[in-house]
Amino acid sequence: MSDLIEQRGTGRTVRRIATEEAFTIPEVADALREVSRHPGASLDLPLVRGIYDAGPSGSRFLGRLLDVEEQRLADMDEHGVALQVLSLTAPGVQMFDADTACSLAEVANDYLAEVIGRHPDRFAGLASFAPHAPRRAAAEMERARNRLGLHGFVVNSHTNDEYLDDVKYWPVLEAAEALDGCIYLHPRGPAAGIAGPLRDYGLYAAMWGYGVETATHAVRLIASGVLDRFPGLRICLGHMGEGVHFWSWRMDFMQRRAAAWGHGAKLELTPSEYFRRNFVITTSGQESPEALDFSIRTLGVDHVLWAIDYPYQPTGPAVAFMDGVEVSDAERELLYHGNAERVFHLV
Ligand code: VNL
Ligand code: MN
Repeated sequence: MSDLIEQRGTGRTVRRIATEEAFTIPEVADALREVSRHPGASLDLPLVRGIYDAGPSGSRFLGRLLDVEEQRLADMDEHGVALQVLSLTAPGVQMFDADTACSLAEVANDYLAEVIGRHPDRFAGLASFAPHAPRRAAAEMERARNRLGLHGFVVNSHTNDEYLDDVKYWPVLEAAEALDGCIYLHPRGPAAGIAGPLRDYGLYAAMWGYGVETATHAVRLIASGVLDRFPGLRICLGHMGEGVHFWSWRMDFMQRRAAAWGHGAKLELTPSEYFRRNFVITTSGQESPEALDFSIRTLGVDHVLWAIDYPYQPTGPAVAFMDGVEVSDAERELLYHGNAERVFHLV
């Protein structure tokens, strides 16, 4: 059994659950290919063109995004990954018009439920929704959790350059809270308003721009006061929390000062208190032992989940990283599966 594969060299076994694992379906791939053929300034376009319209040579990632049950399962078996929590890859349905986005989210969620039905011990899934149709999104979130049995939600940061703290998106936040579904706030290319200086030097994507975009989104959720309105909302950030908690001390200090000077929203908690109450983070694509140690020390080990970022990151090093970090056995169990089981309702 793959979930009983021995943790390298220790004689112990561990159940490895990977929590930010990307897939796509032909319908979404075709729609993204269509989008990619239109000119535009969106910083998602270079990646979308590269993956979905790569020409006869094909893209490095498309085959592995479309596959769930062959190459992916083999890769999981080879590296002792028990289960992948799947999510429709960025930018998800958020580049499409609202009607198309709603339909494709439904198709993707149905597909996810079928795959999980065939392999309930190997896959779980986060439901997609179209934020730009907030009421239909909330209805789809309800269907995905209660009828399809999906395990949470994924959103790829901004939608048409807007963020979820905006009152028009509150139905989405309300649904997530009511359904006890954690929203995985996944990166996409930076919104128009912050795109300018991220266009050069390849900064727009995973090297820097994704983190700037997604961290900004998370900080907006904190600083807007929306978490006082939805105190039970849970958000998951990848890439070691997109660095947000590195700023805890300064955010707390400056938010307190701003409040005293009459700027910004009145908040019930400090920014770092919201971060610990409402957020968890994963290790996707950020295999730094020092960053993990800092995260465990400042957030608590129960706030950190393991992830690979398959197929964008290789599985072997992600496993070697988490097998090798200096934590207690009990902590490694939480990082590898206990926290994921709690946050994404996997047991
Ligand atoms: C990349 C990494 C792209 C992780 C992703 O989604 C992602 C990348 C489009 O390195 O291009 O989730
Ligand atoms: Mn990812």
